[in-house]
Amino acid sequence: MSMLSFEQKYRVRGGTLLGGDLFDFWAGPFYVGLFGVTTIFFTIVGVSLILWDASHGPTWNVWQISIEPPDVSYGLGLAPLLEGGNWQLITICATGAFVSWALREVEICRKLGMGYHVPIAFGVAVFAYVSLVVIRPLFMGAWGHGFPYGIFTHLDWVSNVGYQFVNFHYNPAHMIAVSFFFTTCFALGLHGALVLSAANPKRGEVSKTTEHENTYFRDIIGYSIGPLGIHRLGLFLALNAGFWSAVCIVISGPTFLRTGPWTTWWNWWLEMPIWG
Ligand code: UQ1
Repeated sequence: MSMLSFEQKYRVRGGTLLGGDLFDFWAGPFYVGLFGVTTIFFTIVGVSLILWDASHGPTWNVWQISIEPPDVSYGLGLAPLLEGGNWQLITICATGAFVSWALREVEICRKLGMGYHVPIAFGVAVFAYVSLVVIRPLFMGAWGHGFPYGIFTHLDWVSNVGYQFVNFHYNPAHMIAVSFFFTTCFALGLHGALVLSAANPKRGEVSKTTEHENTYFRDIIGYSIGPLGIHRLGLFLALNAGFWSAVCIVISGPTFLRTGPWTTWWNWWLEMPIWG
């Protein structure tokens, strides 16, 4: 692999958070580290538990396999393995693997003297997952409020939980999250199109650069955010999409928040004293 020429130069010792030099090495192109070992450990245990639970039937059809959380009657206690206990262990393994992966990203940032933008971005996605299967179930007093680990069953869960709040699109945090998702797509569409239009011309023509990109946007809207700025904007939009998604589900259900159903939540507006 031609990349190995510069990879050698940047394969520096140190920057580890835990484990010192013990796991400070590479396996082929991959940095290992203590958190590479823990990622592999949680992944193998978690996937084995999924397969072991699935082996108890009723199907090997990948679309229909589902690892269900415990019944809500178990509250925040442990459940027998085949009655949601596996779901609890798999949730621990998944969270352990995701956090390990994030910490391995941090170690690589430290080795290379880079910013922590990538692990922070990944951390927001992990936060969205953890808010569904740990934070919200804790607030609601039962692990049974987590979503099932199945391709179709998790879709059914999203639909059912949505309808419990009559029309989930009236959830203000959901509105904010959706708006950020759309704006992220819009920004990446503009950015990808702009970069390709300038840097990847037809055969025989020379690439154009940032000057052209800036001028293009100054010509149509009188403003260019710049080649660094567009990436700051993109990261901001994408992180907010994940963050508000986590918020919109965590505020749906915990009784102390008194937020549902979302359709009537907006009555505070109609009940404002200003209407006379
Ligand atoms: C932009 O201004 C810019 O800087 C030159 C880019 O960098 C390559 C872009 O990708 C985009 C999409 C823009 C335009 C964005 C805004 C918010 C005006």
